[in-house]
Amino acid sequence: MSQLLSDKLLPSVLLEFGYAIRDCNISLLGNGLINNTYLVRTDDISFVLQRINQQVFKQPLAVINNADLISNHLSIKHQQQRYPLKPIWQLSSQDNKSYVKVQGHYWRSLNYIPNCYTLEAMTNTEQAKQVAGAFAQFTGALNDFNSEQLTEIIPQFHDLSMRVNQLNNAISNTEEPLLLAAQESIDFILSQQAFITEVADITANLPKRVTHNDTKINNLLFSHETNQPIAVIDLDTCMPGYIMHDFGDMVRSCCPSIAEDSEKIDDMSIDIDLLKTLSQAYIAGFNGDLSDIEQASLLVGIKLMPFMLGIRFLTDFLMADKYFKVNYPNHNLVRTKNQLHLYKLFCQQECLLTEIVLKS
Ligand code: GN1
Ligand code: MG
Repeated sequence: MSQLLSDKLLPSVLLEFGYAIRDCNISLLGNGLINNTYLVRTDDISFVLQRINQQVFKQPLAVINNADLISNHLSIKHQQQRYPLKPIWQLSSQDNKSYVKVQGHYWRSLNYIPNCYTLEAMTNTEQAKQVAGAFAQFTGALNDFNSEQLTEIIPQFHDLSMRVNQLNNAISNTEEPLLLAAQESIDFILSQQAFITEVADITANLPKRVTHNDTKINNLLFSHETNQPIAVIDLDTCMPGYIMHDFGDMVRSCCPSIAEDSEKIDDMSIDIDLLKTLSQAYIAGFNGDLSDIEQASLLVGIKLMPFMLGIRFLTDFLMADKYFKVNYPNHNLVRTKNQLHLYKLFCQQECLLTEIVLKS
């Protein structure tokens, strides 16, 4: 049994949801870098079980409450045939709550949609069209959602200046050997002040929407039957934000030729056809509801998301890997170099990207 599956709390947690562990077949699910997620199968039902990472989500009840609010909104729209994707919702515990708390740890279970798969990489423009369409539908469906009901789960989550400050703090508190290993990446990040200012300037003029904030390709479920997207998952960071973040994160995870933690950065290339299709389909998915500045911001988002994630990975590397799960000692540094390389590739293609995004 893997280390995660040996979680000592599983029997008590399952009991609180009404199941005896001996009746459950449990396996790990997904590749998230934060929460522990399991698929639980019984003779009658399959569901997703998740332990919320309280190091990252300091207010687990707010995460749960946000998810309930968003799921309700999407479920109503789905019933009214105004949201074609399937909503994901939190299942009730024995005492009718959307979570259980065992020895101070918060867990929840979610409905499991059968006959589905996720993608770690994108292979063709048809997929690009579908992925962009699905994420645009998700944000579009939240257009009339009262965002004041939502808690800002991680304050300033995608605020670049704040992320740079966090990096600077980490640098001040890090010992020589780690700093030396990270020096090249640190120098590069600090040399990008013009971009950091550009981001701050455009952000000041953008309207806020309710955004997903984690639009990686593997946060979409595809149907085995139709090979079409069937649900947007992982509502953990769904909160007020800017669409350049969702668009940029989608492009970041779909267009590079290698995974976000691959060391082979010399092999990294960007699939421009995919990017073009993502851009056209994302913009089209808003049915004319994007302002000119929002459309222009998508270009900034493409560069911003790998740059900011590179900063976040590097900060965590310097802070001894407290935030993202790692599989080996330099994992976060490898991820940093990968994401900064991707940012550089996007910068080199700036003219082409401008043409693609503004003409979409
Ligand atoms: C984390 O755990 P996961 O894979 O859903 C992170 C995202 C990053 C992503 C990088 C709350 O998401 O912001 O983009 O890793 N989530 C949080 O793979 O920090
Ligand atoms: Mg997530």
